Amino acid sequence: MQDTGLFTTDTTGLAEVSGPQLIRLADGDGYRLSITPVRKELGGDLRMLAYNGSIPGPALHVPQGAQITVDVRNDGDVETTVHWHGLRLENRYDGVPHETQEPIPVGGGYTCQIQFPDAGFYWYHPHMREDFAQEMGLYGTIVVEPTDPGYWPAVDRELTLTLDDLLVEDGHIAAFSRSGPNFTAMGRFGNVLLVNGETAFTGAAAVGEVVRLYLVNTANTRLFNFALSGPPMKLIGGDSGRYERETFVEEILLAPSERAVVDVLFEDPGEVRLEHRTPEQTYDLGAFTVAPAADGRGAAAASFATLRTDPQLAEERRLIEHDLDREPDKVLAFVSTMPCCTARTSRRRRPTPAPCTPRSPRPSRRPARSAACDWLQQR
Ligand SMILES: [Cu+2]
Repeated sequence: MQDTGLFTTDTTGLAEVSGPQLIRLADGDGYRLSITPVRKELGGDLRMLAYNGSIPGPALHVPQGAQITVDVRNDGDVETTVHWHGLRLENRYDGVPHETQEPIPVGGGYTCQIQFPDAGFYWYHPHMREDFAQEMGLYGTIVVEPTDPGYWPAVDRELTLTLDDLLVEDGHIAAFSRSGPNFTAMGRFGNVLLVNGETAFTGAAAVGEVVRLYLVNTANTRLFNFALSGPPMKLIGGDSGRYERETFVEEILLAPSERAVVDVLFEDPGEVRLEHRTPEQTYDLGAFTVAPAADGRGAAAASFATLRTDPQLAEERRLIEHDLDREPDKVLAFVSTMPCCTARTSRRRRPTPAPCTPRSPRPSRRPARSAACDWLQQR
């Protein structure tokens, strides 16, 4: 057969993809994570990649302070590493290819020690050819359950939702080049939107129930503006655990890789749509079906209206408050030039000064244009 230079889209002999399993791990446990090609029926017979046969991969739940050993086995289509996004762990296990570990070749394996010192919501994905391998389905979630039982508000149950998109053309995922990224940097926009790997999420809830949603944007490029049609949402945490102040929100804007932790009180029976809202259009992502409940509101619903403040974070912010208004000790400027864009970086096209102008309305003694700004303008 003629070599096209593209990754194969052949599905012959591949196992059907499954849905993610919830895996509870304890301190000292070992876990095996295998990467294999799978097939998925979605506008065609698609060849994808999966951790342990599912897209998304297993949803790991671990107690705060635990350490586990993960044996990664790579039987996928490309060499890989596993990056544990957001976790504070030993650098050598964080999946940085060629710097802290060698790539895991196809047919090879790697053993890593993963630590979970902080409560919150994290995820894992490849740090090699993310444009291809992550788009193909290599992503999974991690919930680190807090030691302090009062860390999060009361809730009836929890649910993890991955938000993603996929470019499907002529019954295949639009092919990627084997030799290197053939779409901009980390990836591309898709034409199919996915929640937990499916085009139409279906979930069940009951009136009076409070459900915690752990949301992560696993798309390579697309921002998601997540919303629900009706019930109130309380934003309680993000990339680094809980927020200093909880807030009620109408929508949650998530950049690629970003996470949000939000509690939802289902107040009325019927359908609650999951939506991705843009200025031009609202995309439907699926729905919860909310059943009437005979026994009324529980303890979680009773405390839902309360907006809590984290005293520890409030104190930490107070301690650095004086730094916000003072002159910086040093001004550093970083300039990055992409090979593709060198020709356009002429003296006539100077970097836009907009980011150098303070956007905060608070009074500041800083000059409107910093030394870094001036330096950039001279390039
Ligand atoms: Cu990451």
